[in-house]
Amino acid sequence: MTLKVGVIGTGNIGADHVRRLASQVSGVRVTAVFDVATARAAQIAQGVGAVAHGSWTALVDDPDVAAVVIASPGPLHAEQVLACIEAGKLVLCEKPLATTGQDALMVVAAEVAFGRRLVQVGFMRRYDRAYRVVKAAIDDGSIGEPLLAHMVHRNASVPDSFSSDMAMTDSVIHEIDTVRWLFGQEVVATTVVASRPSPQAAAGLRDPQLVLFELADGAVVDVEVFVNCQYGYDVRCEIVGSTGTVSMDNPSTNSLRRGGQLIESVPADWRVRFDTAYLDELQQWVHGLAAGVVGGPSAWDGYAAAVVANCAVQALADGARTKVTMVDRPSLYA
Ligand code: NAD
Ligand code: ISE
Repeated sequence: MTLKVGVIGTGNIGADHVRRLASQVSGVRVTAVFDVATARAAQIAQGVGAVAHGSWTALVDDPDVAAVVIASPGPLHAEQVLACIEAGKLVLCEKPLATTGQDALMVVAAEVAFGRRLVQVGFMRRYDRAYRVVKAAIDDGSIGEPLLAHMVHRNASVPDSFSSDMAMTDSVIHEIDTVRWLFGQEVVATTVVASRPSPQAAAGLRDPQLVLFELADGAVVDVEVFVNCQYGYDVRCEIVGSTGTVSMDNPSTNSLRRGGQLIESVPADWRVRFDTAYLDELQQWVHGLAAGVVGGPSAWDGYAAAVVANCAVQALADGARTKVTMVDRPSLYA
């Protein structure tokens, strides 16, 4: 059976998801799209034989849409996911599930009230092959007990609309989910320090920042987030265990040996670095739904990440170690 999908938001990643779903993922058809940029949405819809709706609510209500991919700006996600749950539609919501823990909790509560999982959150690193090697090395005991992690998240640049808070709610939110997934632990406290701003950062942007996460079992993780590093997209990590370490570098795409130097390229952006991860994420989502299974990162994972991101924003504002407070995990997400 073919899954009929509607896509809300056809900007950078939404357009990529439409293209992947239409041409690379099996068992699925894009039947509808919506974007407030109507001309672009109409063009994208025409390219894949989909309907361009006049509003996102019309897309959610469309009987020809069984599942919705949400790729609108983060602050809109919670309201759109809630409407999908109310309509009983399956959802793959790009990260973040919500920009506040309170909004994410409303999604969790609605899904719990619905009685079964409908929502997956687009934490695509869980599908990335290099991250999966790191996860396997932790899970099979290759490095002993995981104690520490060092992580780097650098973007070449961001638009002027990108705020200091977004360094946590939009960028480090990936590390928050990665850490929870790799260690199987919740984050219990955060400390954040900003360096003097890079001269390339827009006025008022705190960039770069250093984040410390303390986990429930006592492990500790540091993350550097630097969203104006200029030279490319650089996402790396090293997990330090009691008997060894496992690390993940950016896979270089080419190398050049010349004039006594070895020059390696760095991916330009997340599109290049995680291209296969997005594809695997979408294909596994579609395969799972065909088998009646909603797997992958859940609304609970989206909630936990949002709460920790909010806590990190607060920690920077207060200049103090800040404890994370979460509700108890509902049994739906056991
Ligand atoms: P973008 O600005 O390129 O695209 C967002 C689109 O949403 C725009 O086309 C905009 O016109 C549209 N939009 C605005 N208001 C809308 C509304 N009310 N309803 C529907 N659409 C509306 O942004 P982007 O980079 O594509 O990011 C979109 C989302 O995807 C964000 O949540 C972002 O965090 C996430 N994202 C995830 C990854 C990843 O690695 N998983 C990478 C990039 C972006
Ligand atoms: C963007 O929204 C993403 O999700 C990218 O993966 C991340 O690297 C970037 O910092 C975010 O803004």
